[in-house]
Amino acid sequence: MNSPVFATELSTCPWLYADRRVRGHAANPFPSCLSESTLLTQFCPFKLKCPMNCHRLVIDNQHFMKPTYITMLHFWLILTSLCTLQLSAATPTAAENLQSKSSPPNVIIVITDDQGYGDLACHGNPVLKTPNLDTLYADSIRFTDFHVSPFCTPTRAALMTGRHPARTGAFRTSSGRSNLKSTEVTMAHYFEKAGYATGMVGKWHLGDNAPCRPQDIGFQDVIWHKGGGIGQAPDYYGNNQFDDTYQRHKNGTTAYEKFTGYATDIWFNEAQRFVTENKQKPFFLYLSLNAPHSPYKVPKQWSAPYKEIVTWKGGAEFYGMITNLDHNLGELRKKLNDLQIADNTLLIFMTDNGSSNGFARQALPEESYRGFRANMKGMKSTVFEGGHRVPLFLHWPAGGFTGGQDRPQLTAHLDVLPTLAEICGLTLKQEIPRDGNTFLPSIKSASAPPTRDHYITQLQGGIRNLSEPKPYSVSCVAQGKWRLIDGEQLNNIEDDPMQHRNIAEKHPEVVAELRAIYDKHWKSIAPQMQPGRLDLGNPAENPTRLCSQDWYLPVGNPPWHFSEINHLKKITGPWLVNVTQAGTYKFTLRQFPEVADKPVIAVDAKIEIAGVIQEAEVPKGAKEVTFTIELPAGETTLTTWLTNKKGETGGAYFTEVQKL
Ligand SMILES: [Ca+2]
Repeated sequence: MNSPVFATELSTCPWLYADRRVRGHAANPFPSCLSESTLLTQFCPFKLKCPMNCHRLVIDNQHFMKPTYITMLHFWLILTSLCTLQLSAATPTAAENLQSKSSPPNVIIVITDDQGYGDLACHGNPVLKTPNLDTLYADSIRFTDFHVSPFCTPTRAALMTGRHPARTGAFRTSSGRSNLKSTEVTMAHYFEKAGYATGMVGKWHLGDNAPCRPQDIGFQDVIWHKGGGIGQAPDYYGNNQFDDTYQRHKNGTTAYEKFTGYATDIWFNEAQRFVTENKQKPFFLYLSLNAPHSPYKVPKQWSAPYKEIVTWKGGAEFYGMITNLDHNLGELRKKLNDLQIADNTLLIFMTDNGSSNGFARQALPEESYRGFRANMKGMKSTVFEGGHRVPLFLHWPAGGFTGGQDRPQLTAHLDVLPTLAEICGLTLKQEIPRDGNTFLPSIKSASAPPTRDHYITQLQGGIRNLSEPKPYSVSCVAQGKWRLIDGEQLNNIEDDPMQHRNIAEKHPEVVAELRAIYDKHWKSIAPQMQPGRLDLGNPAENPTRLCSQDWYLPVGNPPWHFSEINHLKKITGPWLVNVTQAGTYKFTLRQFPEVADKPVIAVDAKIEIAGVIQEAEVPKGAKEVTFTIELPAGETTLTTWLTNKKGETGGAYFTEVQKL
């Protein structure tokens, strides 16, 4: 793309706000018929730098350009003439296109992992190269006030169900709180019911066992890794993003499959395969990348261009992962064009939370490049703006979703399912209340009234799950320009985008109003904040291979990574399970997955389930310990203990349960 884009870091400029929303800002001089970024990226023939010295630079995605100054009068003349041109244009609107469209579009949701709002060149990052995302940006309708949850699982739960994560069972990233309840109905179900072919590729993170796996909840064609990142404990043992083994589910069959190559390349290859195989019928593809989540690994060709300038730990690899996925996105779009299905495919791009590694968090020389936050405070796992405001691009040529137009209305991940339902003719179950509203009116017009008044997000239990979920703890209520943090700190993000100043005492009436909104919300979600359960004896997954990631600890995280399991962390906890049918069950206890082929380092083993306790000695060199237990059907807990000769006890981090 050759159109100039603006690198924005500071917010103090009173008349150029490329990064700040057009909505309602008193100082914004732009006519409402055009968004500023549309003007500047689509039409403006000048290379500009703000005369108010806001440090904004014009770049062309290849190199920095020398800024050119123009007069305020000159600029106004350009704006006025462009506005007139836009008003007189005869191109059909999104609404007109939608009304004339009879066949529902294919839908592809591309969601990246831990890529923040500032981790895109088209949002002003002056170092990162994302030419294909920039092109999509220039082709799309873009929501500039779109919010998700501050970390992985809750965003995915809200996206899939249109419901607050706290209701769904999947509101944390581990500890038995990342599994969707079996009562939840997902986007995939609705698309499947509407006659779509449904595919899922990549990271799921809403449950690794039945009934929570993607193939259990409506995806027909699945290729995925387990856990919250490649190489985490539930994932296939030994995976490291290169030449990995992933689970494929297709035509009703589930099996692991070894691949050659880099993870992101494989996900996109599979995406290309899926769209090719299903080009004749409507399809829904959920392309959920593990990149650029840690561990920050990418072939050197992608990280090398950043090595000299992005000098914080893992930064060059983080940026390299993004440039690699950007390249793959371009290849996928070429494939859609080659298949002649791009016109009626709704391509959505979003990310799942704020940046995890897009800026320096350790000391660097003062003159170093320190990353780009898009003028927001916070990052992943925080409830400041940078933790949960992320990109949302929608591109659908046949529906008129084109042209690089910004939409300032407040929207959230909760709203995506209702919006897709309206666009694609999905029939949502009315008996399951949703927390999202369609934002189709906002897609149609930047001046349409917002369909969402406020948005509430919360990191239930806080970082590392140090407490039970409680009201206001690590929460944000967003309404207009206001942000109420933890029920106490009030920020006006229009005047103070970095959220430095707590003005709660100055505006007690605003605090009271936002607290009232929050209190009503908490009263609604708190009774539903129960975990999803994992099935034993479900014919869809027998045996069930459980991992300590899902131990339901009251507080604290269970071992979810081999950095803890390799040291045989002395901790155990219960799995919350549902015995789907009465009968005889075989339990196989291990400290590592079977394929690791490692001995159990313990002398005694113990198991408890449904009130039954059994114990056994562990023979020296044994690689597993087995128990056989008769179980009634119903909900219960399963706990294991492995005790070494020093008397230290931990759990069987990997326990296999088979209905005989
Ligand atoms: Ca994430």
